[in-house]
Amino acid sequence: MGSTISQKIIREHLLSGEMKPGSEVSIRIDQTLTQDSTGTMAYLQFEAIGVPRVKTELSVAYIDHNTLQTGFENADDHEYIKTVASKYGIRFSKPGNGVCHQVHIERFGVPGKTLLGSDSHTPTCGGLGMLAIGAGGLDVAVAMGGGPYFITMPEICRIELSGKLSDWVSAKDVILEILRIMSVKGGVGKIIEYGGEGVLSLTVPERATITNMGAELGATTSIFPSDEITREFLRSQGREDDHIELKADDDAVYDQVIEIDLSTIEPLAAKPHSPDNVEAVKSIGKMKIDQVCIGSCTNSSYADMMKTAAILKGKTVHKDVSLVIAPGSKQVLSMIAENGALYDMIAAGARILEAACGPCIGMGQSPKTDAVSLRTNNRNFYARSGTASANVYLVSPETAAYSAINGYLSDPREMGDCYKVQIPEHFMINDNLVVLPSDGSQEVTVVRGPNIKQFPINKPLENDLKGEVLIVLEDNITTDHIMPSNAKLLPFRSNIPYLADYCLTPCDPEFPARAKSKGGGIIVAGSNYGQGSSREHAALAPLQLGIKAVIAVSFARIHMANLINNGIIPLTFENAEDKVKVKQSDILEIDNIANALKGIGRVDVSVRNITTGDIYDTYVILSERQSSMLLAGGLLNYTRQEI
Ligand code: MIC
Ligand code: SF4
Repeated sequence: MGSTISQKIIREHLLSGEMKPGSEVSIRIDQTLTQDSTGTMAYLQFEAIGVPRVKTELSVAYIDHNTLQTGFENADDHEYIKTVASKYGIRFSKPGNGVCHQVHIERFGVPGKTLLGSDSHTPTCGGLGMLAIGAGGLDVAVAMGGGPYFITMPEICRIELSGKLSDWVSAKDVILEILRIMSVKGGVGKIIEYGGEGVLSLTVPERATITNMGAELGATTSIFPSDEITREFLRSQGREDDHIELKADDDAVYDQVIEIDLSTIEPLAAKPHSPDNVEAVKSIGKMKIDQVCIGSCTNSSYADMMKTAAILKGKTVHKDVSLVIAPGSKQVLSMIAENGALYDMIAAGARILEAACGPCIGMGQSPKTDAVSLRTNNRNFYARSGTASANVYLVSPETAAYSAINGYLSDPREMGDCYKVQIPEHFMINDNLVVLPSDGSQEVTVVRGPNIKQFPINKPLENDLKGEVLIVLEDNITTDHIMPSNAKLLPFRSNIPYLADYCLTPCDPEFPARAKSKGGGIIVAGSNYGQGSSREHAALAPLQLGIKAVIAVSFARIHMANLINNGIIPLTFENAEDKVKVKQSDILEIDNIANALKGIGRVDVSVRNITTGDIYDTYVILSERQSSMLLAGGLLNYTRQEI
């Protein structure tokens, strides 16, 4: 039986386990990336592990999220990351160099290699045929120290693409179509592999838009083959030597196959407040808009910017619309500055932002009250824009730019003749914003500003667990609900005690105070709890507040790993209906939990509701390592024990 693309890469990197869907495997990580909003924590944890220098082939620390610098906090974090990177052998991508995923695919990603990134959109490099996975900072810290990365061996879902995209229909519309079909839970426990003749009509940046937003499917990662188009892309980046051919065997077997004819896709939009709430632009109709943001790691490539500029050229942005554009990298920005496309944007009235995440994570450009904002980002979770009453629609750059001129949501196909981007043979290569680390011969002092505070470390698990239900949550609670991120909070990513006061406040502003007054307790939630970001702050802030366990109908992959990494027990309801029976303030008790969690595989845990007398059957599926981590009170304690 032949192998799929990801099975080939996993086999080549396999350190332990059997490649059988559902069982735990560990793999060797070739490259890591961090960004600043998860990076401070990842490096503090890396330092706590105590390894003198990274053991990966390449590790890069990007500064792209917290670039507003409204106070000293962000700048202090940048200095910490710069110095820690230099000391431990990590390249430092300075603020201004661009969004981590865009820069990584341009300058560092290599087909067939593994990449672990402390950001959920790390699968962007899957567009190059790389096995690129998002994880919590602690997992990335362990990988930097040469430790294995553990995952549950995913099922492989093949998306068979045929046909070609119609004029003005974009790669963004492809992934929105897939989200419409599969939903934000549809990729959980799966790797999405693309194949079929339709792949041949997609460029690497288009493929990267699709793998990037595969994160919204809940998938472990997404990957395209590495073919002649990949070689061309790498050649244009002066890196042809990095190319290898990588494709699935003809007789590879898949757990699921979905067929999509690219020619049938039309311009789509994800409506508030979920990336899978997808409808055709045409059928939503000519909705008045207030703001348009073009950029983010999903849609900020050279081609995306050139299409945007071509649509704006000679036009004026509608008087009631604020259009902001954030090119994805210094390379993209330099190239559009040189060829005049930037002029076309500015002349049309666009506000140009630096090459960074910016509005995507609420770092500036929060829209006005009740605004309709069209964005080319990948997430439109409630309140993520920084304005809770705003309605964010996710669209392609083509739809966004054309709508910005009209003042209402518009189908770009109305523009008639389609602009075709000429991809240059050679991209502008100037890596002068990537600082190389010290060679280890000289002592580097790591600089820690006053904003960098000790993060909480759990204690070994006690045998009986009793706690009050502090909150009962709905389905699809995102990490933006659990640990909101915006211009006011992002500067405190290295200050968990401060952040904890905002934990779950979009769901209930009283939650942090209640958790503190009760001395901690238990969270009860619906399905897909913790979807979205890789931020382990969504586990660390609850830990700071004394949360001992989360009982949910189901969990998102990265968040579940982050909970276990921090010694918070994630229990799944055996019967989803039991969730409805639990009320806030009920007291729950689990006897003998530490003994039970010594078990491996599926561990059944019975939870007694002392208030109502009900018993709930719950379970957790644990590998030996995860069991040891929970008993030790988290990965850090466990790793120290192991070392
Ligand atoms: C996001 O898009 O939500 C982020 C901000 O990039 C996060 C990382 C973070 O919370 O810092 C992610 O995707 O993992
Ligand atoms: Fe940055 Fe947005 Fe991409 Fe996250 S999704 S890495 S915030 S651009």
